[in-house]
Amino acid sequence: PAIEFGLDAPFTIDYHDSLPSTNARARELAAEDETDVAVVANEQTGGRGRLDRAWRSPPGGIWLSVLCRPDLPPAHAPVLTLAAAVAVTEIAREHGVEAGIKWPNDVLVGDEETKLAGILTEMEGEADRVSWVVVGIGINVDPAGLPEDATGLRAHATDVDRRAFVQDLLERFAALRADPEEALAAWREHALTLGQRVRVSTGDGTIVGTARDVEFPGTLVVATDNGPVRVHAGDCEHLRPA
Ligand code: BTX
Repeated sequence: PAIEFGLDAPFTIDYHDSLPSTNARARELAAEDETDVAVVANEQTGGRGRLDRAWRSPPGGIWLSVLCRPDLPPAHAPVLTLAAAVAVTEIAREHGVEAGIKWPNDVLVGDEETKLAGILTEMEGEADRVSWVVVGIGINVDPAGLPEDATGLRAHATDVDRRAFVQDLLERFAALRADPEEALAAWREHALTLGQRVRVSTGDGTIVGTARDVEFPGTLVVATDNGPVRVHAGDCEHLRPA
């Protein structure tokens, strides 16, 4: 069933039963000068992850992209990804789901590290200011039809109303977006990665060490045998203790 939306979210809702990708739709709206729109779809037929990976988006999930035009340089935009991960984690926890964040943007549940949600941020702009940012958020709801290492909200919580979840999520995201320090502090609080042995793959190579901190706007600090290394983007794997 379609999600019914009230009008009291801090973003205008652009709802579709089915879209190739809510991020693609939000980028179209960006070209039309729209702002503060949340594109929501019941199903995506061509959902995307980072590095053009596919994102499975069966009907009944929460597939959402927020279009905004913050007064930020592009280099600071990762703080919005962190804010989105925090918002998803906190609203999931309010539903009793033991969610936590793996750097930079995966929301996982429990020790098994099953993936509940992912975030894909895209942007365009000049060196000193973005012209738009699209924060795409995919949250699994029903556990059926997902990859093996994935989970859905309904595997851990019985009472999940998608409309209310999206409403709360957008309000929390709007509040965190306005307060990057708070977003960073909350990220540290919900982090599963800090203190762990990690292997991080970046475009330039692989870094192995212990994750020590995350710094503004989302940089991971890894203690390695050769001293601290700061990683701006990459894929992070938690290494099990030997
Ligand atoms: P990512 O690159 O970190 O993760 C993508 C990987 O996650 C895939 O290669 C696959 O292994 C796995 N995967 C695919 N589908 C799922 C799923 N439903 N649940 C768990 N794991 C999965 C993460 O990228 C960013 C995902 C953003 C998705 C949102 S949905 C709304 C918006 N529109 C859009 O096209 N993308 C974003």
